[in-house]
Amino acid sequence: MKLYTYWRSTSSYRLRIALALKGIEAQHVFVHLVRDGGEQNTDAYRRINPQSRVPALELDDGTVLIQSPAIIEYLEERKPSPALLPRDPVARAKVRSVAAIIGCDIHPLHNVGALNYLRGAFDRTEGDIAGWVGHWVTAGFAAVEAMIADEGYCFGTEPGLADVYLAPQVYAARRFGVLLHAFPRIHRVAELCAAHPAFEQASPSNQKDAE
Ligand SMILES: N[C@@H](CCC(=O)N[C@@H](CS)C(=O)NCC(=O)O)C(=O)O
Repeated sequence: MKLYTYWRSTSSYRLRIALALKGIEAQHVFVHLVRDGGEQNTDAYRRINPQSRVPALELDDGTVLIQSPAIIEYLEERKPSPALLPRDPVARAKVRSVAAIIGCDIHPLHNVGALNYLRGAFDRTEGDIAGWVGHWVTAGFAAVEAMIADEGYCFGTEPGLADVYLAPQVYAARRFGVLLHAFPRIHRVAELCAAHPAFEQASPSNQKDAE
């Protein structure tokens, strides 16, 4: 298996955590998202992922899967244990709701491509960008904070799908200078995740392409 990844990419980070939690090894292929206009925008990489984004997972038969939610669900189906989702349908829906807030309603608004478009097409300053990111992260985190548990990980004593999404989003929030003091539950979960070996192995600073 090959994982196309970039150390600081939050969606790659998500997938790295899911792989590590499930004990699945993948050879890392580094795609530099910033240098020389971004390696994701080369013809060679577009042949791997027509959307020009990371992550992508190439299976041993050459099949390439894209989009971290789809890939993580694939991993869950192929290797159900340890489970990232609870068995109860309502509990599963709640976990997926938190994942969707982060994956659909926060992360796309600060993806490198979206921010570069704001900078270029709308002539926005770095101050504007920071305000934009802070606004959307804070709004999304307020909802997540209200939905997750008072103790332990997001939904229990073992890390699951919501934690797989939340830890990288906290990393991104800190990188953009978003203040998290209003979110004690999120802060607690982030601390727990940081101490977990799978999250540590997947963390940006532990990647071979980290700068
Ligand atoms: N929904 C996608 C998002 C993928 C995504 O936006 N990846 C970012 C890095 S976190 C990327 O490759 N951006 C490159 C670009 O926008 O040019 C997923 O979860 O896989």
